[in-house]
Amino acid sequence: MFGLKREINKSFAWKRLEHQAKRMRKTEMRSMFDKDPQRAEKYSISLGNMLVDFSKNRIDDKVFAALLRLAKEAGVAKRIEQMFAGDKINITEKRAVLHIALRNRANKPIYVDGKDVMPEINRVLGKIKDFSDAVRLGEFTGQTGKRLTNIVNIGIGGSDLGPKMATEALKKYWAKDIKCYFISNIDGTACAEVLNKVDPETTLFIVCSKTFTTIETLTNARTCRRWLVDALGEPAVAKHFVAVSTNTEEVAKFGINPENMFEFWDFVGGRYSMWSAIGLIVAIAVGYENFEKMLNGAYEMDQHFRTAEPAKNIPMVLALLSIWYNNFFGIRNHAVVPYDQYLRYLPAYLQQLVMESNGKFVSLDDKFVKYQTSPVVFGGAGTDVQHSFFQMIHQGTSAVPCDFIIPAISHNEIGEHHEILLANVLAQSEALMKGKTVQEAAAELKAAGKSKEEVARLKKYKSFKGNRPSNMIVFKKIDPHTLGMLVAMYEHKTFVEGVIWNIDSFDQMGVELGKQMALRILPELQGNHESVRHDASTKALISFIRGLRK
Ligand code: G6Q
Repeated sequence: MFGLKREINKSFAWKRLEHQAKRMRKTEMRSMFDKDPQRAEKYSISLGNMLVDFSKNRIDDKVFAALLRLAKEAGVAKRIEQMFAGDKINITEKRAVLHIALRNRANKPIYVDGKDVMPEINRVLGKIKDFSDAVRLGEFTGQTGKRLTNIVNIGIGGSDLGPKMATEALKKYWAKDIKCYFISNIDGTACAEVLNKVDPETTLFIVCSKTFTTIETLTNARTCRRWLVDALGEPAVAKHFVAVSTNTEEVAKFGINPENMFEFWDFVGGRYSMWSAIGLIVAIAVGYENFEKMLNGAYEMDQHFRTAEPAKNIPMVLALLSIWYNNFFGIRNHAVVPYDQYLRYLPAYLQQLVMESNGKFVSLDDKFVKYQTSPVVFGGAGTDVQHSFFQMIHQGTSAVPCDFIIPAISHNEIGEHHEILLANVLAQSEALMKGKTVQEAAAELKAAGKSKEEVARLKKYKSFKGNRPSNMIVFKKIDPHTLGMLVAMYEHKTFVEGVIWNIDSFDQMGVELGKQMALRILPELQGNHESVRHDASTKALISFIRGLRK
């Protein structure tokens, strides 16, 4: 139903792009900028107060046209409509993919199996509003009547990375006395460190788990529950624990009253769920009004994605550029560098979004794909990372396409900090594009008074090949609306890539094998079984670690 008629790497557009890539390998962005004074304007798209300047990419009109043709041949437009219509485009799990319904602000019906999903979504949004208001106003209190001011999110993967990233991104909007914490890792340290900081009387635990069977989350939740019951007794659980899940039965079994449960649905994938009640901690921290603004921002991007023509469609263009380097230049990585301290968890969030969605080797028509799918996504906050991996971005043997994310105004405008920050990001992108030839480096060394020998010795080390691509994503300030736009932009970019690669971006079967094996190893590590079914290395490691733990 969703597979392509012809493998995408056999399509006309693909062949054309292979041809164009050969030509582009010899073309310098520098000279394209010199020749075309309109280049920046031509290769920029704005939406609201956001500007995406993609002019510092190794493209020209021919390449751009071929990329757009690739999207057409891959049937991207049709698949966008299928997603928005609630079709079951997650084919391996036979599910609709409706994170867009969670922020469907126009409230138009969306049907899955003949049933409009909007009334349920609106009901839960109402519940999020009532509960977050009640916690913030001190109407929903802890067992001893104190306000709940320490909010602890227990979840992992999609039930952690999104809410954690968004909560941190919007820190300036937190209610003054509310503090947020996240426990995800099964490592006892994660639990211990948070429990050391909070007071049972003022702590609310939100157990986020779509399935409510995830070993990390349930183990952490049990530990926190014991800690609470030890301090305040069993009845306190009803006042200090709520759950976000699709699994009422397991929530009840765990001992959380289903009345304190916030539902979500199997048409929302974990890594696409921060717009649902999985974002409850965001709503409590910043207030429901701001949570709604975040949904509004995502909705604005959804509408843009659905209606803008491909050449002016931000997620579409970003996806095509990513495919351009990945599939036609053999570049296997992509860096995301937000120049905003509050966005420092964005790269970790995007790692999951992109690599869990598109790190796949089987196509929708049940074949092993013959081309590269997801790149490795990595990153960190600028300017910190300029002093770590930027060496490789500037002088490594392979280019690393970068997304630079840039708020024009900081929430903390102190002295000239933000101007220095902005100057840095603009300089990075210009330097990556222009580079510095060996001759230019030599001339600089000479001008600095270096001897002839020194100039000859250093000129290559001081040179930069340049011609390295970057996208500039600029907006006014990281507020809830803009955050919504930004995250939805990346969700849709990831979707378009998946459509072109003809893979299912919405399952994650690759995380299962390790989980299964861990369950087998656990009793062996605990000494209840002999390890017999493993390879020699695993067997020896189990025995060595058991020895160390005796
Ligand atoms: C995301 C994945 C995965 C999931 C976690 C937690 O898309 O499905 O990261 O979010 O494994 O799962 P639960 O929410 O079911 O505990």
